[in-house]
Amino acid sequence: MRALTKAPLCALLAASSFGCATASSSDPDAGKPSASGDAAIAERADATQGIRPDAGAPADASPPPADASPDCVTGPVNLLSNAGFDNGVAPWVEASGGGFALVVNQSELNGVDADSGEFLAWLGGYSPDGGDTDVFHQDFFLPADATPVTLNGMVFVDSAELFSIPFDTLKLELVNVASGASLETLQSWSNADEGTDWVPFSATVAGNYAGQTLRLRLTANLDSSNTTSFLFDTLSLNTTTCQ
Ligand SMILES: [Ca+2]
Ligand SMILES: [Ca+2]
Repeated sequence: MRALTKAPLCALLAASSFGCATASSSDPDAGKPSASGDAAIAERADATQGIRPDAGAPADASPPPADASPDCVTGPVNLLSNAGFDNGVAPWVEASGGGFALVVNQSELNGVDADSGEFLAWLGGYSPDGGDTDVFHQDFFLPADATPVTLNGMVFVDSAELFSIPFDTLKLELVNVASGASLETLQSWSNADEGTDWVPFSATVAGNYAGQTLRLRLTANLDSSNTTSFLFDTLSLNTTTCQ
């Protein structure tokens, strides 16, 4: 087993009151075997490391076919921007409980390359004392005649957990921008989905939200030990639309 591991926050705040406390009897991980013997294949040492834009990356959107009808410009159209994370961070919004950048260069992951370009989204990868949450989202407009809507992408789950019990989880949701309420969960993962390479995933939006601005939100919940990394790249939120 291996594990992608970001440097613990205490290493970054050595002089602060944040210590690298071991799990207490009240911790959800108490009693789990230690993963200290695992060979970490990556370590992020600087949570403030900047992200370089990759101006050379190809555009994510596919051009419309040449045989579109006179009344329609048919898709598929990628509704997301910077869907491969190779053009900086925006319009993605990062909020890491551990204080980490969530769009990273592949050089920060020892032995793992991005699926496309050089950059990817990395949620988790650290074991906060008491657990923590990383949230990552982008808002997009869904045209009135857009149907169906399918999210495709690549995911790589790497974990130091030793059992197929979902201690660390990631939820991919559609959210109402105005209220913040979850509209539907498109897919979810946990440490039990650990793999050794990128794997494709696909989820079709069930509800009809045509004409609305929606939020695609990824939320990683980490417990206090045996970290899990959730890597994403090369996303596309495809639909067919007439304009
Ligand atoms: Ca990429
Ligand atoms: Ca864990």
